[in-house]
Amino acid sequence: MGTTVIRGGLVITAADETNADILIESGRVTALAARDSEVARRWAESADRVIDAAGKYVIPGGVDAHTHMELPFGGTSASDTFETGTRAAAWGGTTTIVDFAVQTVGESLRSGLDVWHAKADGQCAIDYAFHMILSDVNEDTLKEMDGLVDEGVTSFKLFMAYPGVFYSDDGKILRAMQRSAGNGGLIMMHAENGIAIDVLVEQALAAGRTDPRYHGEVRHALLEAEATHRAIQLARVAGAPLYVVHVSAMEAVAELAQARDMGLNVFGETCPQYLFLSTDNLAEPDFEGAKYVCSTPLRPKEHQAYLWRGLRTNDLQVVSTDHCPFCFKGQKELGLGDFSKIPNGLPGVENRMDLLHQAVVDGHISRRRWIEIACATPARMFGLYPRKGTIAPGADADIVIYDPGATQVMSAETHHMNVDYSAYEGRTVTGRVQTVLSRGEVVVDDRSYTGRAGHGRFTARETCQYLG
Ligand code: DUC
Ligand code: ZN
Ligand code: ZN
Ligand code: ZN
Repeated sequence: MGTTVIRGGLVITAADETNADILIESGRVTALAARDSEVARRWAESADRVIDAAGKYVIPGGVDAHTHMELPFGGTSASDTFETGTRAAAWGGTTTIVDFAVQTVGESLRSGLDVWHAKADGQCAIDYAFHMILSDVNEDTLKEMDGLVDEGVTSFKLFMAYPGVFYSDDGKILRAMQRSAGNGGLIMMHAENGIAIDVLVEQALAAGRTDPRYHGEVRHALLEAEATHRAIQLARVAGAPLYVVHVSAMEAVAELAQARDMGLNVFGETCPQYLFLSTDNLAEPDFEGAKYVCSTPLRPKEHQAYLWRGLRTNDLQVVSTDHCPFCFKGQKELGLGDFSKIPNGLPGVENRMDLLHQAVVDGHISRRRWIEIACATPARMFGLYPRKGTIAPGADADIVIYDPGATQVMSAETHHMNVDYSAYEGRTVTGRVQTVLSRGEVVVDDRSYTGRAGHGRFTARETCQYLG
C-alpha cells in the first residue's frame, strides 16, 4: 500500500477543528500539516494518491458500539449478515462496529464467541470487535470472563429484561459485576424490569390490546427508570463501572445524571431512534407500527429534549444504533395479532452519522460533540482509542470525507442495509458521506463502493479508558 494524502478539508475531531492535510502511510495516519504549508505541498507531490477534500469535512470513521448482525431473536434472525451490515455501515461512514456475541443458556462463553467469529471472520468490510452477552451467569461463566478480557472482548452485556431468554436476576448481575470489578471488564446493562413488563404484556393481550403501539405502553418508562436505578445501586455495591445501553426514557436519564453527580463511573448510551422517532411511529396504522418495535421502546416525543440535553451535559456519552434489522414482510409480520411476537429491533447502522450531522445542523449539538459521541467516546469507552475514533499520528486511517452541504432523502430504495424498509423513509437530511477509508484503503470512493468482504479485521480491545 502506497501513500495517500487527504488535502484541503476541515479536519474535525472531538478536540479540534483545523484546516489540515493528512499523510497516510501503511494504513495509518502518520502526520498532519497546515493546509498549503510547504510540507503538505511536498507530500501531495510525492503521494501515490491525493484525495481532494476541499469544502468538505474530514472526520474519523464512526464507531458504532452496538450492533446485532445475524442475531437469532423471536424465532427468526436479524436480516443483515456481517457482510451486508458492515457494507452498509461503510456507506454510512462507520468504520468500526462492536457487535454482541451471545452465550446460549447451558453453554460456555467460548462456544458463543466461536459462533460469532464463524459468522463474522472473513465477511466484514470494516473492522469489528465483540462484546459478550451473558445469558447464563454461573461459576464457569464468571471464570471465563477473565479470559475473554485477556483476548480483547472486554465488555459484557446483561439483561434485566426478557425473562427466559437472556434475563439475569439481581444475584447473577451482582456476581458478574463483582467479577468485572476485578478483571477490568465493563458491564453493559439492558435496563428494563422484564418481570413486571411480562405481567403487563399478559394483561394487555388478555384485554385484546394486540397492536404494535401497546409494545410501547407495556414497556413503561418507569420500568426502565427502576431498572436503571437498580443497576446503578448493584454496580455501586460491586464497585464496578456501569454502561447503560439504549437509554430512551427521561426518567432513566435522571437516574444517570444523579449517579454521575455523585461521581460514579456510570455511563449512558442512546440511539438515533430515540432522538428522532416516537410513539407516534408505533401507532402508525395497518400494522406499520411494527417497523418501530424495539426495546427499550420508542417514547412520547417529550422525552427527546431530555435525551438531547443529556448528550449536551455529558450525562449521556455515546450514540450507537442497536442496529437489529428485521424485514417487515415475513419477520415483523410474525407479530400480527400479538405485538409481543414482533421481533424487537430497528435498522440504523447506515443512518447514524447522517442523523447526528442533522442534529448539528438543527443546533442540538456542536460539530465536535458529533464526533465525540459517534467516534471518540465509543472508542475510548470500549478500549479502541486512539487507534479508532480520532485522526492523529499513529491512528488507523479510518477516515470519512463528509459533504456537509449535500442533501439526501433516506429511503429503503437507496439504502444498503438488507432490510425492506427504512425507519426514516422520506426524511431529508443535510450532509452525506462522500468517501470512506478503512485502514487507508478506500472502501467508498466518491459514492461508489470499492470495499470488499474480508478487508475488515477482528480488533482485540483494551479495557475501558473512560473511567474517572
Ligand atoms: N433490543 C432490541 O430492540 N433488539 C434486540 C435486543 C434488544 O435488547
Ligand atoms: Zn438491549
Ligand atoms: Zn442491542
Ligand atoms: Zn437491543
